[in-house]
Amino acid sequence: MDTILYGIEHKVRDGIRLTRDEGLALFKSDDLAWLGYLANIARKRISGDYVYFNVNRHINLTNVCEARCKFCAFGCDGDSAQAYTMTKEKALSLAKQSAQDPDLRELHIVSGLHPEWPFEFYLDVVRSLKAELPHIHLKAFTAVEICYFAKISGLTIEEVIKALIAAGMDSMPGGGAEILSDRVREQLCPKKATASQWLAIARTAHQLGIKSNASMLYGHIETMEERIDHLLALRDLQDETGGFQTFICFPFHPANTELESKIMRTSVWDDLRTMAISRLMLDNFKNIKAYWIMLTLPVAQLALGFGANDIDGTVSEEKIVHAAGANSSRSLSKDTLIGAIRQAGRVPVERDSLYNIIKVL
Ligand code: V47
Repeated sequence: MDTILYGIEHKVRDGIRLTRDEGLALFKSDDLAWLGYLANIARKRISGDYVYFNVNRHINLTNVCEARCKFCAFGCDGDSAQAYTMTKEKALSLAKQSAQDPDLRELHIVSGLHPEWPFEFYLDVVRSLKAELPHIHLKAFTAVEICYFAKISGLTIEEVIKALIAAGMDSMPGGGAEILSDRVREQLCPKKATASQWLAIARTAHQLGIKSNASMLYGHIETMEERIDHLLALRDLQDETGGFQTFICFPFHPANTELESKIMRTSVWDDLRTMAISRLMLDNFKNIKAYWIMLTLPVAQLALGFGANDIDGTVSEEKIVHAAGANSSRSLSKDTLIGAIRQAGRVPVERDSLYNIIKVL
């Protein structure tokens, strides 16, 4: 074994932080089993044997989007045949329908950047959902949407977040981070929040007491250096605020996107090593999520042996990655998730959106 890899193994066993060069050396390693072995050591020390899931529903208010990122198959123009917009009443009725399940605890709300809707519309939706379903946690709006709300309303980021908190937003999802590199963003998503804006918005949310998630969209045009720098930017911010709850790896799904003819779907090999290396670099994140919707359930199950300790939720009606060819189900029952976690030799734990334990199963 190379000296650098030997040193990494010792550092992981001793719980010592890895450097950028060590992260890059991990991406050069072809020993997937060894990466899993190391990630397992870190996962066990940081978060034990519990694997978390929740009962949640996704609501995507619209797919009409001004940003039109090259990696996205969900967003479209307003005059496209696939375009849809939801009224406040429709969002409420979907939420109430799902809330008939007494286990439902979270609404996950992520949408396109609609060119005509005012910020007041989003506030009204959040206010109404909170008034009708006060016991449901609203995990709503990525940093990219918050940035857009500031642009369309003329408010500062802080004012936007404060207004959303007053309306009933409880936490923020981790999307929109993609790769925190100006080079990548200029090529793939030049019309939305920059890397520094994404980080600044997460920082402001954390300072205002709002927890948020972080993510990385990988397997497109990014380099391994950019993946590591992305993880380090998140690790630095987490050192500063402690406000990230979980980190999610999103493998790029190329179908129906502008990149479809140029880029292949990531390999399971890459999915597992990226999960493991994320766990190893993000030593200050308690939770690393294997989002079964994007990975498929069998790969999410395997990812539990590569550093993950969270499998997301039951997810009703996923739309974003299914538009890009995901072949997972759009929703899974609680029992299926529990069974999958048990098969992987771990302890299933139903959680709320802030990672409080509801039940150890
Ligand atoms: O920001 C878009 C990604 C994200 C594609 O915080 C794609 O718990 C793969 O925010 N292939 C939105 N990924 C989803 C999101 C989310 C989902 C689940 C849990 C949480 C959480 C957050 O989906 C986007 C983008 O990074 N995405 N298109 C694609 N073709």
